[in-house]
Amino acid sequence: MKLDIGPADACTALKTLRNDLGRLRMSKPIYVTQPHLPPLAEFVPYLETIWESKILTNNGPFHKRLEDALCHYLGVPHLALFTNGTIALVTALQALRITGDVITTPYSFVATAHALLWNNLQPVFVDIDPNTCNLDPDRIEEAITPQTTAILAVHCYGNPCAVERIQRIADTYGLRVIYDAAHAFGVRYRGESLLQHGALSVLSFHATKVFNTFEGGAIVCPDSTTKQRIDYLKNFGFADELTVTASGINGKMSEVNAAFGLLQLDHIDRVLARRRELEAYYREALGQVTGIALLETPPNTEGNAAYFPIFVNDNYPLSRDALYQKLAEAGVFGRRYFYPLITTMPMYRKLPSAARHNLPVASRFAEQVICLPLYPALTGDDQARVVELIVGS
Ligand code: T4K
Repeated sequence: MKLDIGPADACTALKTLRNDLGRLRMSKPIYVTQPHLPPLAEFVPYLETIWESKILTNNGPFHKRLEDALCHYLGVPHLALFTNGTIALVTALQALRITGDVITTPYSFVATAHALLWNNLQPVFVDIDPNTCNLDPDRIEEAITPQTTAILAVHCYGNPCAVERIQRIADTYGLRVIYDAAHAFGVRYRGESLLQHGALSVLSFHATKVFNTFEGGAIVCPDSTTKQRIDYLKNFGFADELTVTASGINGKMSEVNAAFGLLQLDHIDRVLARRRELEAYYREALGQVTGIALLETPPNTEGNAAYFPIFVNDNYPLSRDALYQKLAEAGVFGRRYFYPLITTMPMYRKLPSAARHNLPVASRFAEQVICLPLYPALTGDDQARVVELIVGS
């Protein structure tokens, strides 16, 4: 078909098309994260194997292979897979038979504190260090009482806690240390896996995490005896067909999730490299914006660029919520991780340690934070769009 239009009309049509494409690009929503998914065709052979064997769960072959592969990749001695990070946290506290009061952070996802309540443990909230967003080691000792038995700390945004200082305090007072390492997949500290610190570390493999198995999680532990106890606990307490050793739960990861994890491991180095690239660009582009503060990566740390939090100060032209709204209106959906603070929620706010005056830093940060979009498929153009909105306020 021959179009009978002159050069001027063609030029106008082209301009309209270009504008429409521009609008389409601008209106495509950008979320805080998007899971990395390998090409579907690569997953089909794994599914065929499962269909063939009919082993769907209960410590099947993919489950065993993923545990071994993750120990090797992460550089940790033992690891037990779970259905999700929250059940892994609940089980970690059971595995160590923690009782009484547990020191923890208010600045985390609510699952951290909920895991304590599910074990009838009393959270004792301690403020965070403004340089890391993690438990402030200078504030821990004053919160210890004869009822304190453990410290549940979070490597927030994947940044290492003050692991040496926390361990020294724990050793002095005879406390156990458990790390909620939901954000810390692949993080290395002083040349070794960060997950080696503490009595146990708990990972999340949720869809929104650096390494995902759709849903999933794991406990990293130092020895085979603890690993065996955890394995019993996540399988109703069964030690064998006839022996039930504890009131365990069903926390087992399925074969489909485990197989998917194995495939994800083939891609993880590229995923981490792309995340670090995006993080470096944000740092460069936003490092000098008046009123916007960034978190430094702590020394001796090889991070995983799990999140990119910015903190909106009073000298920025907009309030945090106004900037959040401006971004959302432009189709950029950051998230205020972690707002509201856990300690403002109904099940925690009456605890003496939940009082705002006890948690000035966490309270302030919760009101300043926005986590910006960061995921491997984020394009350079999308990222520039996010930056433009922040710089141009
Ligand atoms: N400890 C800490 C420190 C944690 O951060 C978490 C979980 C846990 C423990 C517990 O681990 P799990 O039991 O979850 O394994 C998300 C996640 O649900 C949660 O796993 C995560 N922390 C928390 C920080 O963030 P939401 O409510 O913000 O997620 P949602 O559904 O709003 O997702 C955020 C964005 O991600 C969406 O806007 C779009 C995108 N998305 C999300 C999902 C679920 C996708 O593109 N695909 C998806 O499937 O809580």
